[in-house]
Amino acid sequence: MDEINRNTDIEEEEISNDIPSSSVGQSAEDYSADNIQVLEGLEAVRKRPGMYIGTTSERGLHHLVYEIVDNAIDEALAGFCDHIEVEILEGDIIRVSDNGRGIPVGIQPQTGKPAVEVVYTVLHAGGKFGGGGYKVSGGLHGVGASVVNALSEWLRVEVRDGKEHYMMEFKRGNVTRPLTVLGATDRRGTTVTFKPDPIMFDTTVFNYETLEIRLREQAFLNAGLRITLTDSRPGMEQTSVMHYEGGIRSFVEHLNRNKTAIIDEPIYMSGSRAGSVAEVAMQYTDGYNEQIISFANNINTPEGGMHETGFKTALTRVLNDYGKRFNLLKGEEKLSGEDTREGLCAVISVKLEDPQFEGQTKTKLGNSEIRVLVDSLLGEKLEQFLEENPTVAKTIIEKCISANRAREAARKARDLTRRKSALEGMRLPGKLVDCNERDASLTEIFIVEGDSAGGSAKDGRDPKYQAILPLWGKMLNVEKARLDRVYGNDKLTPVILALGCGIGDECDVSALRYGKVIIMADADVDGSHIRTLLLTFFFRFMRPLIDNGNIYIAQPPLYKITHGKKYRYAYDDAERDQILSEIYAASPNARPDIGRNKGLGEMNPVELWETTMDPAVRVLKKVRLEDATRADEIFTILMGEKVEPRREFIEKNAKYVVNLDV
Ligand code: 28G
Repeated sequence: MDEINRNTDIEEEEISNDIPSSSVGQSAEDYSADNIQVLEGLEAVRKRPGMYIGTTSERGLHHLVYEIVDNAIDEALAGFCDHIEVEILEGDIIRVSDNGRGIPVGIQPQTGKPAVEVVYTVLHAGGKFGGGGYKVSGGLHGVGASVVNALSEWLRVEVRDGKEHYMMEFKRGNVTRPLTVLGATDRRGTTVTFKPDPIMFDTTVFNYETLEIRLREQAFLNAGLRITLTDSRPGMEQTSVMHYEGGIRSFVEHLNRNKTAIIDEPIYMSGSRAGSVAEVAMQYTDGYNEQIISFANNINTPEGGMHETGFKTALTRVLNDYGKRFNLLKGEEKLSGEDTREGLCAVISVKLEDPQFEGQTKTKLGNSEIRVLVDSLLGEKLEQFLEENPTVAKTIIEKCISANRAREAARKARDLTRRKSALEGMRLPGKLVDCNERDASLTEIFIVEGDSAGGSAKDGRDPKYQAILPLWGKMLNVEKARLDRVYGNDKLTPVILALGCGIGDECDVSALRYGKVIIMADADVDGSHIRTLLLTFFFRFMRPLIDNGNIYIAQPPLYKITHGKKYRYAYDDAERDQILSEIYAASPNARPDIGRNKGLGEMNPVELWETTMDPAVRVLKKVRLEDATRADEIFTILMGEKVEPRREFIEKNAKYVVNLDV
């Protein structure tokens, strides 16, 4: 922390807007002509921001930070930087600093401009750098700094090269201050400060936790790199220092921090071949779900791919071989892939020359040579590890055997459920209020907690394409449940039957009976409890629905604002303020009534329709894998065996969970 502070906090010279200083390259007047060209490039970004950052939602906003940080990480990978500091300043301005070589400031012969200017004004500038290696970090599909610049109200880049302190500034991608020398310095590094353009984003308010999760991941993936995150917004001050000498071993320990591990420390394996590098860290817990997180060139690959396939194949083969060889597996007993991954937490990180990203969200690694590499690397190293650590090996194989037996039991329970439903002729749960339409792509199902909310939803819905499933019964602790228990549970069985897509291995999106599965719960503690349960259930047992984007969360309004005979609903505080200001602007002595949200159960059918169910006005939040992962984590904390994390969580979130009875 101290070193990077010297880089950023103690300035030899203040930056002001009218420092008399020498310009490098061109004078300010020369810029008008060049601007036209620059504009054409970056104007495309401002015209269609989604094309460059995927989305202009909160997520896109945070991508801006990752993109800048990724450039600093590339400098760290090149071996010239070991500190990166990220700060959220008052007004949601971001400042990122590194202690690398500094972006080159010399004039490029092709353009006649300083390299740093080219990096910040030309689309796709950057690409391969860092000593001939591969550009490894992720971000905006590698498009880089110029996109961030184009989408910033203003941006300032400072470079220190051990001699001079340079600065240049931009507004919405256009140079407003050409490269300028501010003074002398003996330090090195790059500092980028920017304010995302509110015109371009739905919100420009940064979420500390979102940045922290992503930056921590990068700190794990780059062992030894120190990343600090500081929130300097008034009233929100906090700092995290992320620095892990253990790399992905520390990542696995972190992922398992709320769980009970059954082997003392993560098993770590690494190796390289033909310019590609693979490393794996893995540790078993006493839980039932698997958590495999993979990366290619430091880019998260939630859709998996060849590295995950290679890992899974090798794991199944090696554990079966070992089990047979040492007589831990008897006779015909054979472990399935799933058996070997129950309770497993693994992080796989590969680095390769030319990664091919495939799949729906371009987050699946397609290079087949990597499957072979990970498979053979793991085959050898894991076999060797098991032979050298027979006690650990025995623990692992026994865990897999118990998973194998549970799977058998689950199959029987499932067959029983099927036979029962066939016998009783109840393919669909009794409380389901179905819709008329049969084409799943046109239909939606609302899963609603409580009979009164269910009643309003039933009367308020459009019966043509909207189905309602009220939930009742006792909450199942999914944390402790394997498939067999889920099948028998009175709260979850109706969900499984209504959706029709099956669970676990058999979950098949094409059999899903409704295109949208919408969780509708109150905005209070109990509502958040049921949301967490359902998300965890979908995450663990119907993951393909999350990957395929079928799961949604309904957002009931937070306020009803009544003024005279008219009323309007607001879905967040900003919208409430907007509506109020409109009302006051229209009549200065207005006295609107601001009603705090009612529970869903207290809304009448018409209210429920016009606020939460009508596609023309409602707000639906599509559940992303990250949301489900977070819900799963919260669930583990709340339902798991470890007392300490639960106490911490409840203390930290006291205002949300006071009534939660777990
Ligand atoms: C703090 C926020 C984000 C960066 C560097 C360092 C170099 C660099 C960055 O080069 C590619 C190659 C030469 C023009 C490379 C410095 C080689 C020698 C660098 C950052 C294009 C860019 N000396 N540090 N880019 N050059 N940090 N931090 O962005 O020809 S970007």
